[in-house]
Amino acid sequence: MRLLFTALACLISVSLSAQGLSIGDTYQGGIVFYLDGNGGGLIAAPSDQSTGAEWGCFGTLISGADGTAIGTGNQNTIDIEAGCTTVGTAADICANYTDGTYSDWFLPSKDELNQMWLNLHLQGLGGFANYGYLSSTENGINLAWVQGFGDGVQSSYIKYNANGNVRAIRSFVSTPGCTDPNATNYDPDASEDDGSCEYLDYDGNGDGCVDINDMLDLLLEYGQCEPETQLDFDGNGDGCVNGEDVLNILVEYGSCE
Ligand SMILES: [Ca+2]
Ligand SMILES: [Ca+2]
Ligand SMILES: [Ca+2]
Repeated sequence: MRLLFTALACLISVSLSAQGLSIGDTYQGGIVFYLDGNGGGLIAAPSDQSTGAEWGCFGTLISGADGTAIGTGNQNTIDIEAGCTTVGTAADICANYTDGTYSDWFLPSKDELNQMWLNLHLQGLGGFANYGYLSSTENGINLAWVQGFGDGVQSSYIKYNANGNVRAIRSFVSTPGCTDPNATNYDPDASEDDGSCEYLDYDGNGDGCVDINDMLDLLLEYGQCEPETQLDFDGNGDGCVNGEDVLNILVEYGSCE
């Protein structure tokens, strides 16, 4: 009968369709604010790195740092660091930021910044102020692009102004694995579910515990008396699926992982 139990355990393990990451999820040092559709995306630091930064190097045209698109902020930041030696610029702050685990942060490009405004700030996420956030996109010799987080308008920022807000971001690539925290093989680093999640036997509701709630569900669905039939879950083989059988299951399989 134990064999029967084991064989049937999968019947009542809920097949949760575990998902990958969503916008607003906490992941790898910050908050996910952009998904590229291939399991990768962008993460914003959980709070501002500065509320009074200059863009830097007024009067100097930086070689590069002109990317506006999603995916260009990292190279822009590298370009600014290479072409402007001023310490404490918005890009410099991001390049030197670490949350203790990740140190590959950068200043978002013009379009990346807009995604952060759209997907986080407008949804009430991310703890942004209604002030101007600096992008890593240069706009000529004296200007760079800034976005007002109050009205969402992107405009020019004079490079020597020292009142820009700075929010560092980082990117991540697809990391397949089990993304359901209730699974026994949950991988907190996985960004995309690969269908590998495993659950406890008899954890019918998939909450990571085999307990009385699962047994009540089991009784509701399978509880009956049919002395002439070999019933699923009739562990003691007395022709009934009842309290005695689920108690035996709990004794043998009850656990929380
Ligand atoms: Ca440039
Ligand atoms: Ca359960
Ligand atoms: Ca029984």
